[in-house]
Amino acid sequence: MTQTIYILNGPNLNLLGKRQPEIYGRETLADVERLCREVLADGTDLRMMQSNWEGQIVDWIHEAREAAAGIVINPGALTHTSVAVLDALNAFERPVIEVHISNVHKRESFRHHSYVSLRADGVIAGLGIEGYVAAVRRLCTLLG
Ligand code: CA2
Repeated sequence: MTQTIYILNGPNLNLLGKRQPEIYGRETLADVERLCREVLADGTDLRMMQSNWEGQIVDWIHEAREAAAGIVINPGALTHTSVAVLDALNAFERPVIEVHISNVHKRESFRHHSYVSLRADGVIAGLGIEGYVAAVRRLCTLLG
């Protein structure tokens, strides 16, 4: 049976590769999906999703309870604000890896706190889009 990894992206990440390349690089979410597919283990698939709406991210996490073997999440700015995303992740019983393209600890102090890190099994920041690839590799290892 195929195990599916959900890759969830929060607000403004649809602009990846289109604005602020000095912070977020030149690759798009489509590039991220292509690179992540290259490292998928046999019997594993992924779904790449992005929304600017907090409730949509929460709904996808709920859906993942039945449909996903693990979650990679870049919550965008919801990282620093959303107890709702944290609560939804706390109801998800499989591995969660939090990814940030930029090194949030080198940026403004409001980016230093993450609600999602209270739940995440791993946290990656500052590796650019390679962070997503590392997260997918890690989930494939954990899923065995
Ligand atoms: O470094 C990351 O991946 C962030 O999660 C990105 C969020 C930011 O609020 C977090 O503090 C760190 C912002 C996503 C906005 O993405 C854009 C991409 C390209 C152009 C403009 C925005």
